[in-house]
Amino acid sequence: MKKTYFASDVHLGSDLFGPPVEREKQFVRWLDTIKADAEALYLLGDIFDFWFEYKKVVPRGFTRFLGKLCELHDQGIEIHYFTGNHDMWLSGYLANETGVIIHTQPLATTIGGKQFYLAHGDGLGDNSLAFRIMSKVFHNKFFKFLYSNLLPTHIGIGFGSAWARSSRQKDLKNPTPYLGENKEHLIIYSKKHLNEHPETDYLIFGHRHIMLDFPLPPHARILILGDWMRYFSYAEFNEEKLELKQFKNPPF
Ligand SMILES: [Mn+2]
Repeated sequence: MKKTYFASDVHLGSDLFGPPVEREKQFVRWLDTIKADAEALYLLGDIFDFWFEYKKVVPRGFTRFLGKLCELHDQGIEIHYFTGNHDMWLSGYLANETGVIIHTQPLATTIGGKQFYLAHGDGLGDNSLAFRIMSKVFHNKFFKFLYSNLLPTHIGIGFGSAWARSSRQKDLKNPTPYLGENKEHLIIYSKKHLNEHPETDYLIFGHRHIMLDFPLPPHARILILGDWMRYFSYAEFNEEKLELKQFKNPPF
């Protein structure tokens, strides 16, 4: 039976939980295990800890991962890549090189007869001033232009990596534990979304770095995917059931 897989928050390149290459290898091993029965793969954001595409230059590294993406794509697996808050600046390279379909906005789509709502999840349900300012700066075309064209590449990448490192310290090392139904932005947001789109069956998000499978009666569910820093978690949908799972590193 063909399956659809969902994963997020791999933060490739981050050394917060040991050598980055070890986690990259582990994620690639998982991609290797799913390629036998995957029809589609949804990467729901923050796959890279920091990523930026200049006109002629991309950050170095990640070759195993990029190669594996190409392999899966060439084999006919549809790969969807959602930008997160750590890898929002894409300008064609990743899509052209690996064949992934880039999404910069949430996506409502039908898979196996079920209605899915997919997003990285940053900012959804969060109306704080801090978020709005950050978001304006990072999505500002002029700022992106300055960054791409005026800053020397190594300084831009160095600055970006340093930013990712500083912003991840509190978020990634010790993610805020589950806050409860009434405080989790993504649950609040999902309830609102469900009111407006009652046909939705499954809402899947990344971003929070917690694993959560939350029912929204009568029929909907919210999944928060966890991450590949502490949980090595993903969701699997086989057209009958949707499950949140953890990759148990197999002997190689
Ligand atoms: Mn993240």
